[in-house]
Amino acid sequence: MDDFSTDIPRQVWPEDFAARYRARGYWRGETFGDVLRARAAEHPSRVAVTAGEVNLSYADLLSRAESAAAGYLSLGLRPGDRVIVQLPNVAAFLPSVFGLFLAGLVPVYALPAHRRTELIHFARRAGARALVITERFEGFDYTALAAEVQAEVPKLEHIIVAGELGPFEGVPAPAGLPQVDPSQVAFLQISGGSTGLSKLIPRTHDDYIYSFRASAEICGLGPESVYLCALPAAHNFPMSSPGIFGTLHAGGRVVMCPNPNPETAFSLIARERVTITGVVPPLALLWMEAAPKTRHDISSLQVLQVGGAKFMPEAAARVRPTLGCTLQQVFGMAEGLVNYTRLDDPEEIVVNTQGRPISEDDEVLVLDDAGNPVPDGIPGHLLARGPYTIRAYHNEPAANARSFTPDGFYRTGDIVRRLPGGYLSVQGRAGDHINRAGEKISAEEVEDHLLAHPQVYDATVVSIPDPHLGERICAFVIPREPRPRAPEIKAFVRARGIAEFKVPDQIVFVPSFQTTAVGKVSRNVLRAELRARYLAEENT
Ligand code: OOB
Repeated sequence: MDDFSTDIPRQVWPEDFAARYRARGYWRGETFGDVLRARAAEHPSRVAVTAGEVNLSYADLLSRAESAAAGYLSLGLRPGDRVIVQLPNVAAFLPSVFGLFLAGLVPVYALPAHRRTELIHFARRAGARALVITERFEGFDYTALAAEVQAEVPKLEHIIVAGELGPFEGVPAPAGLPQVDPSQVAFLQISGGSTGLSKLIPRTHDDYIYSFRASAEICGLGPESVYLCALPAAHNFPMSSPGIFGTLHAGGRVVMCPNPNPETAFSLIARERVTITGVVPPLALLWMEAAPKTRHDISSLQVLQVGGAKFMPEAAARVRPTLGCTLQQVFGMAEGLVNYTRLDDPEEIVVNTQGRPISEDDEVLVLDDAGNPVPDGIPGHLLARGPYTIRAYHNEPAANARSFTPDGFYRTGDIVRRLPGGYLSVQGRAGDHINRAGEKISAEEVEDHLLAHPQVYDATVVSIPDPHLGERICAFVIPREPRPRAPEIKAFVRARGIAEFKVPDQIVFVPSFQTTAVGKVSRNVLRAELRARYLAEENT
């Protein structure tokens, strides 16, 4: 099967919207390359990135990115070509990615946890010609993984192994680099994927730069800010809310954290005098457990952002007393819309809501099942449209028809209540993904892997509330005889080459899926029934 796409990704807003977003100063016709060049010209010697013992100044970062750009182009890659980037939180991340931007190439952000099956899917769907990796990280050999992927996707011509400070170290800066159009797609982000495999999210220079510039302002970032990148840098949250790009835009310093466990993160906060960082709720809980006992001085931390999954009010209320900093809740999505509680909001709002949108031009609808607006305070489906929310996924006509209204609103799949002042409180999800510690996992995708096992007759995957993870993955399996054992099924799924976070946490064998619904049962109904029955039994 050769479904390798050669289409250059596009993202198009209707002309009247684009004109308005420009007129209001959101879209400024700047590219990622322009942002880096401007900062490097303003303060070349200021440190931009710290990773371990490495400190890269803004001038260093620009020159490393230029070397990378020259190297990419020397391979014959051409502007518009897609390049998968699978890098952990290391110094090479930013030079590698800025190098792609300078060369007009389009990064496709994979997570370090992604494995063969996911990378093959991204490579084909994006039509990627190259893959940038680091040789090893935390004992895992990324070169072996890359070779497996390349064997399946021969059109992925180049595996580029970045050195400590990026790929093509020492290659002279090119005499000229391609002109890059700020209204074009800068990169492809990976969606959590509520149905089936991850979709690719095309974000333009104009729209994304607006989102992190405005985020940096909301979060009060400036030259003195030090941002700890604790979550995987490829995630939208640490990348742009305000994350690494927002910090660089503000002229601050990014500290790469290789692992978000409290010991590593706290020692970096203390050593680098970190002022702000972002984590998912399960990590916030761990950090709050560890803080009273730590030997590290984390008093420099002014703001802890928590997002990616619902942060419960009881936990939210403990952030200031235990960590001594301001909590900011962040409710965002790689497709666009990001909400923040503001730093000067009353405690009541910060603890109980997931914030309000970045922009006055973020249009938010909260609708009932029939598509009619619900009054404030009543839960409904959240839809969004605005200057940094996409209008379409890349090469997904069927998903686009489902996920966007004819007038361009994105159906987020979240159930929210809108409160006075436009604040949102997230109530849950309409769809069937599992939010496991902030990683979004499609039930359908995991079911497909289970069904590939010869001793699995049928399988249904649901989310179960979990005290540590927020939600865990529970698979209900109807086995064939001889009945397989749970560890064997997990090992089988893992061996299919998927991220570890998608392997079911729990397998429950059932003789059949008895349901009360008559006739042809949709998977959604079945999942809801199995989840309800499991929870009822757990509580008896
Ligand atoms: C962030 O982005 P994604 O694309 O990994 O996931 C988006 C989904 C949302 O639709 C929502 O279901 C959930 O993650 N979510 C939250 C949340 N933040 C995200 N649910 C409840 N409370 C929150 N605070 O996760 C993301 C992107 C940018 C900034 C922050 C998070």
